[in-house]
Amino acid sequence: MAKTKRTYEEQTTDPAAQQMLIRADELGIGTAFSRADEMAPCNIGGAGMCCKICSMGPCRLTKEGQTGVCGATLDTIQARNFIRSIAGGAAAHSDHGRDMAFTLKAVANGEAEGYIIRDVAKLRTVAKENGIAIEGRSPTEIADELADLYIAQFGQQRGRIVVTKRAPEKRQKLWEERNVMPRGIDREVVEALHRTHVGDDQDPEHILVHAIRTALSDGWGGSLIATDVSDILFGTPAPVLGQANLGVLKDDMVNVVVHGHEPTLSEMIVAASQDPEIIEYARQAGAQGINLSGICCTANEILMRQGIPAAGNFLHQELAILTGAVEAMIVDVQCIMQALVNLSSNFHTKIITTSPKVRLKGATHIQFDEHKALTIAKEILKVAIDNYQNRGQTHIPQIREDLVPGFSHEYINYMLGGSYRASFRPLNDAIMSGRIRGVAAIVGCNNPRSKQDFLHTYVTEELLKQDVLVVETGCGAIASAKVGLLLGEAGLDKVGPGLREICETVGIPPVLHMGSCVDNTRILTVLTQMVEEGGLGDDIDQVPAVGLAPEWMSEKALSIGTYCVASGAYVIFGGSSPISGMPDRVADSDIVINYISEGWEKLYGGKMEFIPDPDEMIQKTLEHIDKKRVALGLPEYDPARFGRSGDRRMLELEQMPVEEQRQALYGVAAD
Ligand code: NFS
Repeated sequence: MAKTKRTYEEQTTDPAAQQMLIRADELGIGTAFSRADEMAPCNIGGAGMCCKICSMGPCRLTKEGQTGVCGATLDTIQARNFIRSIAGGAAAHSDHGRDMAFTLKAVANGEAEGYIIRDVAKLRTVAKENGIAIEGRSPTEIADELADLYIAQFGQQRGRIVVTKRAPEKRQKLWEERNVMPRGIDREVVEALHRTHVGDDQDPEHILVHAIRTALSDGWGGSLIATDVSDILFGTPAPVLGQANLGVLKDDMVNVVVHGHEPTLSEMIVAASQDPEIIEYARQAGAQGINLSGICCTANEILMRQGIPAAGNFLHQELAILTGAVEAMIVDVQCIMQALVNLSSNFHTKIITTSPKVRLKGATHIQFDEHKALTIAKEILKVAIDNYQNRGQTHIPQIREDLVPGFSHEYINYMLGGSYRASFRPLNDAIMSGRIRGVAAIVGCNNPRSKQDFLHTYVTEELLKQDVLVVETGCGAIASAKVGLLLGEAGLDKVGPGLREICETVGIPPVLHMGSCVDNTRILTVLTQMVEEGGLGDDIDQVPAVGLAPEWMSEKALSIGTYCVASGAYVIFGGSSPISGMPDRVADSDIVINYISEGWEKLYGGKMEFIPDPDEMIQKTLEHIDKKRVALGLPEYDPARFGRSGDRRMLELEQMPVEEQRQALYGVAAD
């Protein structure tokens, strides 16, 4: 296939990114954007039609009636590839959750230097939900028992993962009936690998039953544990002012970028960067201090809790280094490009790996250990400061946007009802009245195969105009942040009349940033609490809500999508489908596609579809929301009924002559 070099405007909508791509070309340096242009994706593997599970192959099934050497059919191969991706994603999220639980255990036993239990209230709530006694016990005693319980969920062999009890009751029964209740986190991931070994499970539908179980062990297991423990140790997020994009890097400071996923190290780096000894060390090196920022979900973790700025999302990791202003990029796990090391050799930037699980050849490794966290964090920062003197020319795009993240489900509950009557009632009422048409969760990655941020922001903006409240996590949330949609007033002129009234009354932006990808569990919790509040049915599949991952690329995204389907949601992925097959050549290539959409909808009320066209994504989202509104007997969505109150109406009234104001307000003519 011929190489196609896209223009900078075709590669990204972000002007800061465009500036850095121009610089990359000037310096003759490749990035994921240019590599994507040069690397044509394999149309057989990309469509899920290649099996390389054993060495009789790899077998590529591209002709009608063809099977693999072992006789495997196309649908079996697609189902096997699909579940293996889900298992990879679930493993990554859940292993993150395991490490968080280990850290909680170490903190409870006084063995974790620098950490404290910041949110005792959440600790008590979570412990109680899990049947742990809290009365008369110290936070560390409770935390110790909770940590043991959570650690046990990973190696548990029988029964059910304890946090699945937080799903709506009807949903739990459905999982029991369908025999997909996850038993133990590691067990489900291992079984997914076992079932897909050569000569094992070869009924595609049967394989995909276990795909549901594996994904549930992530969403209602490992990820939920990760979110719980992060909140307990580092605080449950509440709104805070932050900034996003490459313009958060500073010319006169030591720039340290933390990149990856786990908050354990990044929170300690935040603490260490504020230590007077470290600030003084930076001053002695000739800098004004340390400027910390984040990339990917590590960015989201410290942005949500500490207001530490986000330098960008997934595709910004290379661009940050291209500014020449980054002294150190500290990485832990997941979504870290191997290209960083080669790229950084053109600059002075040090890539520092920290996880015992992740090394990059050519990078500096300073292994993190939660028992000596603060000491190690300071050591890492000193390496960055020592590197400041090696900095050459810098090119920092002066582009950044303010944002307000921090919408945990606890905060949403509080903001809607106030501290005395915290409740989801106002949200349910707004949906029931039609002021809010429905809810869309727009989440997931950047993918250099599509124009960076375009699908996220286009779909978000169009749904806001249709009075759909949008909640976001991960790199999608950073995309919205970069265009100012996560700021109260800034976004409101772009939203429908009913949604605008709600945002003005409650004082929220039209897009709520709920955290990292692991925190998609917060969205599950919100949906559960909406169901429990009443008026929107008795299970998640009845709520007028849709999940979208317009620019997805990682296996984690597939696991998230699958556990959302199993929870009852309609999930739309953009980009390409890993199970698309080649319908023009192989008639049966839509068996798996149909099973995960119509088949799963019959079984779980949720379905998964891959839709590359953003307008079709929007149309299908609205159709689904309206279908759910009809099923609930709610009034038809009609934007003309709203928009006659709130700030806009006050301004209109102010500009009227007094008699007209009286007429408008009280229906009374002037005397
Ligand atoms: Ni999610 Fe977060 Fe971003 Fe995608 Fe990677 S950072 S866990 S996987 S790329 S959204």
